[in-house]
Amino acid sequence: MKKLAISLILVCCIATTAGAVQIVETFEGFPVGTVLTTQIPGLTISASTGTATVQTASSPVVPGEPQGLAHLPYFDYPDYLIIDFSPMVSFVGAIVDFGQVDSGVMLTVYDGPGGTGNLLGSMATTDEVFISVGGVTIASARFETLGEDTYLIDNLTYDQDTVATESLSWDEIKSLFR
Ligand SMILES: [Ca+2]
Ligand SMILES: [Ca+2]
Repeated sequence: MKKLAISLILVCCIATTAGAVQIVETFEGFPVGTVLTTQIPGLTISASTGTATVQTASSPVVPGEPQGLAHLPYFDYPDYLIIDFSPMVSFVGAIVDFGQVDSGVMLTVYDGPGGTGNLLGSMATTDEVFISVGGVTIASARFETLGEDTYLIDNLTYDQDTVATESLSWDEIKSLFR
């Protein structure tokens, strides 16, 4: 009986060892001009006005991988690019690839879909760098210009929790106690 209790605890521990897998979307797999909505599993992409469209950076941050996601048309405000995550994620980041730098670009994450609910964190940049927010339970992420920047986001990075599918047989569990 005691062994059974210990074994059950062990099974619980094994089940919770599932981790998060980091996914990086480079946008290289879509033809230029593609309007992204639900093509990427787990993501719903939208824009407050206009469209979220795959474009090519003239001077890309990632050599050889110039395609990123832009809000088109530029200068149509608010220029929110909104990404909903289902299931929710605990980390979101992207490279900001500027065409024109003005006041910078900000990433804000929320616990509700479509940029609703509680604001969980934000990060802004005026440099072509990777910005991210993590450590919270994120339902949506919003990118926006803080001025009149033109930009693409590239290497959109997020984590996706994995559920452990591996389980041990009773004999395997018993063998752990030998
Ligand atoms: Ca650039
Ligand atoms: Ca790219």
